[in-house]
Amino acid sequence: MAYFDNIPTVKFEGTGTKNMFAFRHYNPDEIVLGKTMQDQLHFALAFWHTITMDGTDPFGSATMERPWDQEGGSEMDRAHRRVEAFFEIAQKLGVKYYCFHDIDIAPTGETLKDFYANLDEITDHLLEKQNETGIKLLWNTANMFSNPRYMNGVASSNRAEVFAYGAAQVKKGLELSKKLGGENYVFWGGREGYESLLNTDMGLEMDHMAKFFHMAVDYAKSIDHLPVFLLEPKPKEPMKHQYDFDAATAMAFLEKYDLTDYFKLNLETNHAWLAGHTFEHELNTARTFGALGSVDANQGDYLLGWDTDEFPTLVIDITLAMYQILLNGGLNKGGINFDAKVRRTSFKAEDLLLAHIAGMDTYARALKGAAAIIEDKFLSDIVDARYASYKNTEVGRSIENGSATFESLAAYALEHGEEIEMESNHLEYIKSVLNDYLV
Ligand code: XLS
Ligand code: NI
Ligand code: NI
Repeated sequence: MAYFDNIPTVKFEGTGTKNMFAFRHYNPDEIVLGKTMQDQLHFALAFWHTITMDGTDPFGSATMERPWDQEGGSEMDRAHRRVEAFFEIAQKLGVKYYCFHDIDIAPTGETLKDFYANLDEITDHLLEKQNETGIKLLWNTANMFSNPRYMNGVASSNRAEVFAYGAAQVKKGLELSKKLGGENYVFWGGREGYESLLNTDMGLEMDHMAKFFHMAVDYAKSIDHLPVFLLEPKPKEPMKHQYDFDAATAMAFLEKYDLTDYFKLNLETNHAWLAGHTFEHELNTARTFGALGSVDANQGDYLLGWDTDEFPTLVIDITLAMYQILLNGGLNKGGINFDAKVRRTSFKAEDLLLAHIAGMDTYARALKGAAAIIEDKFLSDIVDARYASYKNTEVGRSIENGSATFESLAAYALEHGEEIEMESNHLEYIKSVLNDYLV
């Protein structure tokens, strides 16, 4: 079975090329800051947006041409064809990692038992493809937001029976992670939040979520497979108030419930924007807490207020994000997963390739730009100079080394307070030079 025979493997051809199916910036073997681009970027393909989306929106029906979905047979036949098509796309692009929700890969059947059996069969197929291609599982997760039972959340549900059902899903997910050698395991709490405080016990719900996560850690240890657990913050949508609103909120939760040894964050561009932050703010926050785990790459629309999950093409935003990732020393076991979908008007199967090429090229441009910013110390020099008073003055050193007290500082201010001369930060100049670094 091959769905993309007419398209050759995508290669780097540079900006001069007229070939749509070529990289213009992503050159996997090119060395940037001492590592190949491929190693710096660890791209991953998302099963859901790539293979199962049909273009349905609240106003209209499916538009996508997806031959693997249109060949008939049973749901399991279709699921197997989807695996084939998915790995074909990953190979054409040279992407080495992938991610999935349990319900993306296998039909849920009538009962949980059916679902387990379907997952076992499809993951045999996935494992075969992994071995054949060398492609690895970046992370898997459980879809615990689509089924009506999850209308009030999972671990934060008012119903203990629903909590139990979710646990059964994650238990299986961890077993599959072990089978497939998953590096990370993601929790995106789409419905972990509340609609109204009038009937909600927020403290109890958060305690329950923490219990759920601790049980996941315990089970992972018991089966001798401990992936990096990743919380994926998002402020809202589908829930009105989501408990892991943003990176800072998620960190407060992880700290409160003593989960920081096992959990890091999976940060998504569009979620940052929904929280009223830039993506680099979220990355920087996670980095500051030592918890930058992985990235869901996409972007929103400046004019729309929801999770449009577009492929990333905004070079300035992604360059500043890459800068944070490089300052973090990379993503370690994490990667850059395209949690992005083609627009409903880009309905050809080949658009899946073109969209990923666009995203990968954008990240490659961002990597080159951010690397130059680091090599030139463009921003770090500015930042160092801005805080220089903590190194260059007696009073600054006393604050840094902990010897200062309010008494000593007040004595200083009484004597020298009127001598302070603030300097302009020339921010417009900095922004203008930054533009020179955009590749
Ligand atoms: C939805 C989320 C979701 C997670 C995985 O907004 O981004 O796709 O990445 O459940
Ligand atoms: Ni999202
Ligand atoms: Ni995501």
